[in-house]
Amino acid sequence: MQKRVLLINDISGVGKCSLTVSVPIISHFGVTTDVLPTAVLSTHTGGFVDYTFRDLTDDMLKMAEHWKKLGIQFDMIYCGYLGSAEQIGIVMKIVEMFKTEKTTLLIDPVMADFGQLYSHFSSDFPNKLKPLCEMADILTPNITEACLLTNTEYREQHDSEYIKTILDKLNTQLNVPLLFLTGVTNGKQLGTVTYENGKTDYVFSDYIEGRYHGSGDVFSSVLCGALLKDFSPKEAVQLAVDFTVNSIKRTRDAKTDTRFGLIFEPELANLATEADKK
Ligand code: PXL
Repeated sequence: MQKRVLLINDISGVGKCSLTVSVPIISHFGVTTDVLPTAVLSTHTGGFVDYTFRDLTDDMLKMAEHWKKLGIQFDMIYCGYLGSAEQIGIVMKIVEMFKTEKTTLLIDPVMADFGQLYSHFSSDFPNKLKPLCEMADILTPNITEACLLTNTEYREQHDSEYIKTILDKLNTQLNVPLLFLTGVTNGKQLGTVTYENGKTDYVFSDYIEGRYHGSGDVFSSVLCGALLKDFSPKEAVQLAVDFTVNSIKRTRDAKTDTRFGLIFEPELANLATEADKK
């Protein structure tokens, strides 16, 4: 039977990220993508001003209750950008409503990058997000988010000792079985560290200068699709790193305004080919 994922994330009308990235990417794995929008914005909040923001907190539980009545079941729940701190408790309720032993919960604790919280969030948001992160089977923080979740000093360069400290803290404080720490860099290379059963595994690629908005969402979406297609964590992370880096290279070469997101669409056919091999 076709797998089904519930995507809890925002719709940013312009500036590819969140649902406008996750739906096409995960669909290319042959997975049904159902969406629970947390907010509708004219653009994402990274580098744009005067954006509109429609908070959908009041609709979320009602939508989920309708699906429950319809008997909908999900193989995965993937939660990204939340529109308000109140939504954390609502998502926890929705997870309790739908999570069975065959449902994987992927939490991408989207709230910060490059050492700073995104503009919409207050400084107590990271602490409030912890109980939801504790429920996760898979957590995909970037370095900044991992530091905020573990009260660790943020650094721009990361040696293996620093990474181990963060991973150990995440492991003991949140107790998530599978962690993917993104945006790990030694200045020359950029990559992801996987942490499972106390073991770390690095996947690196060339470091590309610049801030590419939406790349975390692109990465987590590929990971989500690949894990649903029964790729191993190691295979899934390699696919996600390759897809994200290829999309970043296309965006760099096209010299577009990086706020508008990654040029990932030309890579989708290759992704579908890889997914079909499983
Ligand atoms: O890509 C992360 C993200 C998602 N959604 C919204 C954002 C951001 C990052 O800035 O503003 C609305």
